[in-house]
Amino acid sequence: MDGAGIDPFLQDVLTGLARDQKSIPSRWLYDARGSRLFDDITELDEYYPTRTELTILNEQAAAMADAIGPEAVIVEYGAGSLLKVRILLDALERPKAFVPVDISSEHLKEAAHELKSAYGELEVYPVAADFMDTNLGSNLPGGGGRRAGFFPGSTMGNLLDRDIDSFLRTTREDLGEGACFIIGLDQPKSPDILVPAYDDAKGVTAEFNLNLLRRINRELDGNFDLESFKHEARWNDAVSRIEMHLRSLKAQTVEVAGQTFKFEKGETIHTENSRKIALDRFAEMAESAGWELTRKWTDENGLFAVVLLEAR
Ligand code: AVI
Repeated sequence: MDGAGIDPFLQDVLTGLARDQKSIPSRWLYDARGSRLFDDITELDEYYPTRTELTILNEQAAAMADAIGPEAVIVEYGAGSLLKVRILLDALERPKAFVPVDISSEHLKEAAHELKSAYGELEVYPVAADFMDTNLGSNLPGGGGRRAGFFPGSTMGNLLDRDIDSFLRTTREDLGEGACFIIGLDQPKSPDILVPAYDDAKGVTAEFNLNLLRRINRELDGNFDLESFKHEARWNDAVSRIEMHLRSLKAQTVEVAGQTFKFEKGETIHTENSRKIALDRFAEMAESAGWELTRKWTDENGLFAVVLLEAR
């Protein structure tokens, strides 16, 4: 905390724990350990999204590159390890520049540096920012071919409707006339596949979820007893989403930053939504933000989709 005001993590936790349905925004799941646990999740047998999206990218990279055209400027939002974009860069004809946007500036610098040495001709301009709040506008390199946004991983499903709308509008403005946008979207499917994907047999997702309480204890002077909370993944059919919760196994009180919060036995903290947005619904959302969904690529079982939006 500094003179600029209350720490946003503390603010979200104190406000969220005071609600009737306790909830904490999912972005706080990703401290260093949480990010490592998420990487482990992507390799689990039950967690199909990452490997399915990689298969689609590998199989369809040429078609995507063809749709984007030569000398493109690629902007990746929430860039992370930059592994997926390499598949696209390898297929593109003389890509001109790459702008990875990620909140973690250290991680980003390293990954951008590695990418730069692997693709000698490519200009790389890392931007350390929250992908929800970019305003890259006139700072984007111009010239060359089209600007193309890249947002793989189905993170779209972790956002609320109003955040999706604002993200699609900001990126439409950032990328400008003639732009396109490649986006990964996990698809609705049977809870028999979805629930194990978010509640795996090895307990990695449980550890990922419980790590939030560990983080609160460490960073916000909390005293959560991790043994008395249990990870839960539920399919909420009415709104087509997996919800992650932490269920209190007993009646208890917990302190965070000197404030006390009561839990009934069985009460939960809602920690994440992972919405599975059907393509017709997503096309409507994109359209109202100035984009048209023009292409879609899926795997043979229709588990996951990668779509192309074009600026209208
Ligand atoms: C980052 N995001 C797309 C993941 C998802 O599938 O919604 C986060 C995740 N949460 C639990 N497992 C994976």
